[in-house]
Amino acid sequence: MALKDNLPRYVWMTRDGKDGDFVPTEQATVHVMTHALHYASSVFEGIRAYNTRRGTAVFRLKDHLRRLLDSAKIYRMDVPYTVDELAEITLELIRKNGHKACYIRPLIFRGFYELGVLPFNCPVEVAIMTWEWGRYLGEEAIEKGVDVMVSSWNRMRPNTMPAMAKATANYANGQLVKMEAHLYGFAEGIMLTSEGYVAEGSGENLFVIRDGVIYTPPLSQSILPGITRDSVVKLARHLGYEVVETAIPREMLYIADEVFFTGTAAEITPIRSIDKIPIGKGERGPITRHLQEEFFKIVNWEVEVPWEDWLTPVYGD
Ligand code: PPE
Repeated sequence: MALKDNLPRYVWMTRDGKDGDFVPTEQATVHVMTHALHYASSVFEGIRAYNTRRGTAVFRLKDHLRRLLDSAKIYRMDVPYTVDELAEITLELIRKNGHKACYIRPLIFRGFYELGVLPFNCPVEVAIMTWEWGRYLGEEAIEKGVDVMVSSWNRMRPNTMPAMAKATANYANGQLVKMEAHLYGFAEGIMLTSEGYVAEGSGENLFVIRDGVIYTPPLSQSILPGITRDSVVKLARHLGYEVVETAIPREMLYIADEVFFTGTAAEITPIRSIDKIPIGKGERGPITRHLQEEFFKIVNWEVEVPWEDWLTPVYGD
């Protein structure tokens, strides 16, 4: 169902840079002269709350909010809220909207005051939204894997737009990748760097497995420092796998035994073909499956999580 027809009751938002409040979703609007609408002056996050064995819990809430404030700092936005304050507001919003599981979208943007590239006179606004979001790359993706292509669009090169910031501006690039992939019949596009190494998907980080070793591009390859990426690296090492962060040439994708995407929305999604070349046996591979199983046990709180602060209960425990 479209989000438009399935709105949560409340959004939390500031107006004119003043203290934020919970407002009915239909009233959570902005002026058409909002700076961010004209110049992409906004940064955001995507976070998931899971309906776990121990009740609703948010996965790596403070890590996401820290990245949000990092993104804002890169863009010289002064945000009058701390990670802890935003975490409290987020939990309260989920409770008010009554979600068992949901996707959480904090957004910081330059608001309405005047137009022109220089943004400093526009208020910095903060908003938090929640909604229920199912499988990102299709219902069957998690088990069957997805067919993807290497995009004809590159990821922004270093020192053009900051890749480490989760800025909406980066998703102009992402949309070109995603639209192209979609129109060509693929679930997603993989972006290469301007040097031709593997960067990431339009909304996911990427891992490649060959001979039992797990490879993923380092931050120097213009990727978003994904929280799921970090979780999978830690989890894989914890399980005894060797994980190597290194530049990955395009052709390594084709000869890999397994390739998968990670992301808050995509979770761990296997890739079964790239540019119509089957990856391994053309289906989800055993290491991907193992990592998925262990990842889902963690986010569903079915096991004692070795990293204590990864799950924040929403309704008390
Ligand atoms: N790279 C990009 C470009 C990206 O957008 C995401 C998340 C990731 C990597 C993975 O990061 P993380 O979620 O911290 O593991 N993309 C978010 C937005 C997706 C959307 O369509 O909107 C997400 O997964 O929430």
